[in-house]
Amino acid sequence: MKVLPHLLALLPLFFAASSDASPAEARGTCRHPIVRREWRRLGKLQQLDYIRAVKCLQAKPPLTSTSVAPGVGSRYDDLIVTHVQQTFTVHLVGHFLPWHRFMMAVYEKALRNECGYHGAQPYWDWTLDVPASKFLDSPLFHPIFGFGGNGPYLPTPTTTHPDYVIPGRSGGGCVASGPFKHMQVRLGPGDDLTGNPRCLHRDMSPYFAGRYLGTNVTSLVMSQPDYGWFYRTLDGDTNPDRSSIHGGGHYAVGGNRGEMGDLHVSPTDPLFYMHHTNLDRVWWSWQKKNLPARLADISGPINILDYDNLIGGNVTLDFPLTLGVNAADVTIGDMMDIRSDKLCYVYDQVYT
Ligand SMILES: *[C@@H]1O[C@H](CO)[C@@H](O)[C@H](O)[C@H]1NC(C)=O
Ligand SMILES: *[C@@H]1O[C@H](CO)[C@@H](O)[C@H](O)[C@H]1NC(C)=O
Ligand SMILES: [Cu+2]
Repeated sequence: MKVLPHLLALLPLFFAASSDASPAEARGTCRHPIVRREWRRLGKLQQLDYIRAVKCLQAKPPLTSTSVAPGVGSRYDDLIVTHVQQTFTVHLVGHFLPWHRFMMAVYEKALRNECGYHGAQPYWDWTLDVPASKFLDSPLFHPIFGFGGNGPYLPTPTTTHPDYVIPGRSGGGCVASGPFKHMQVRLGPGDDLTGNPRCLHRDMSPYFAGRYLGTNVTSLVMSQPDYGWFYRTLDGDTNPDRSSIHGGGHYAVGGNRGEMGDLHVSPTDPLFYMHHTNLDRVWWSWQKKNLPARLADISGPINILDYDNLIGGNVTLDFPLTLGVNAADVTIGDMMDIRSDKLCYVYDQVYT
């Protein structure tokens, strides 16, 4: 009888520390932000409903004109097209994280508004799937309550990085199980938008996951003092061998032959959205460590890899972001607070 009141007293503290779902924190018209949860914390019916909604988007007609992208075949492909078109203007730049935050939110809205999905976009906390020995057993790769797993091993590591073999790559063929076993992939490889009908490929590397997706790397990213270094530490180097958590997720799933490892058409793999939503969660976790200062902290080059500002300057809050036909344009400033009117979501848990 003495223990119970103590436990009850601790309860609000626990929730305050582990969740930012309090509607009281919301501003403007965002009164009830939707709550993004880790995939394995969804119920089985929610998991199936999410997969259903993704397949629904893959069956809807595209908004993109075939004169722009002859290979476009579905509403799902619309975001792939815009990602391909902007590959060298939204990666390795300061607005990499705001642009992908925008992309995740627009995908989430499409699933909800066009395909009747009631939940929030889930995320993949890959720190739960390392060390390497655990990786292939991730619940994310489950054939029914997940996204399916690897492709069968193909020896020649061609396609996305012919010059660099991802160490530990173990697949390369068509995804052999799960809801995307028969997925019709059309766009790519690379920047080819003419349409190349094929299967979804995965070329998983547990070794790569073990090296980049553990809590040690995420902690290093989280410990950076300002946005510029935070972003660069999260993104790593262009050489896959000096990756960080961004490249880690891409190459651990895509290897050399999988779409996830393709700089242009990586959004082909539905796991792209699970991975990038977790990267967004890392950014929000970092912002939350010092609100409100970090709601305004943005920097990094406008131009690709121009960290020394030799070509142009840094991005600022009024810098414009576009997703083409998929949404009305926004600015970086619109993307800084996930609880704002234009975004209106929170995470069930953050990294500390
Ligand atoms: C994190 O741990 C992995 C696995 O032990 C290791 O390969 C990697 O080098 C570590 N990275 C950092 C930045 O500590
Ligand atoms: C651009 O941003 C970087 C950090 O990302 C910072 O070190 C540098 O001073 C900034 N450059 C200018 C001209 O403000
Ligand atoms: Cu991208």
